[in-house]
Amino acid sequence: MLKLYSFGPGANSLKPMLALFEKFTFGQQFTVHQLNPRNFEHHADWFKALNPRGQVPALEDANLPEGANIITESTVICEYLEDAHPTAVKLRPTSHYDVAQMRCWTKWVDEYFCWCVSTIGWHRHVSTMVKDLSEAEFEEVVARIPVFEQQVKWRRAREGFPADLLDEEMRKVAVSVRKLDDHLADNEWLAGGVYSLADICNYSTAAHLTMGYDELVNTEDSPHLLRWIDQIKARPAVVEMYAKVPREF
Ligand SMILES: N[C@@H](CCC(=O)N[C@@H](CS)C(=O)NCC(=O)O)C(=O)O
Repeated sequence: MLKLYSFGPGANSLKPMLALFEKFTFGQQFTVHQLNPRNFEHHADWFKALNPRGQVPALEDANLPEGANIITESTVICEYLEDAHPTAVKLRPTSHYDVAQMRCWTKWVDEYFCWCVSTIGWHRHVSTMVKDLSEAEFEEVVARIPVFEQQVKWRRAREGFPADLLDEEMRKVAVSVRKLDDHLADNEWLAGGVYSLADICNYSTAAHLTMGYDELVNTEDSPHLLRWIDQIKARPAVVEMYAKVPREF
């Protein structure tokens, strides 16, 4: 049995969730334990014992010995599922060349695309979780965050991100939209002509762009990106995942 610790179906949590729903039967072969970000549950001691970084997602694999049974890092979890739990459903292309292309896309989302979208998301949404806390309550929250850089991010979310940083992140979102749309104009999927971890990992960040980024993501400027998002949303595993995993608490 596999257990995924995650937030709702979005961003990094969404990557392994999509892979799990493609490959396995929900409730029988895997379960999802949702943490409530509004309660800062991911910074609780019980969860930090599983992932010392206090971040989701994390995968628990009951086939592994206790104490060495947690896999972290969303893209690594997806690759782990392919390697350790092969199924008839393959989420990697077959040739080494195509797998290399797939990894360029997953690397790109991890190192560039997800960061700019994440900062805008923290500015617009995550900040609301801490804006109304008293100074003392907020310091208590920050004291439980194990990663210094994340402490800085929570402080910025509360105080407000600098305008020049937000402008630069929006520029990078625009670059990302262009890159995806241009590639998808000539390709049904991102790598090797098949639905793969390249699509899963990029969709997990890109799906979010259909709300609140109208000036960049629209039928005139990014029709191919929208076609690809719709195509992924229509997959039976994706329909099932959205039906079974609550979006928010
Ligand atoms: N590189 C990690 C990043 C994980 C990450 O940033 N998770 C976010 C949710 S998408 C999180 O736990 N944020 C809460 C926090 O950092 O306090 C991965 O890909 O899994």
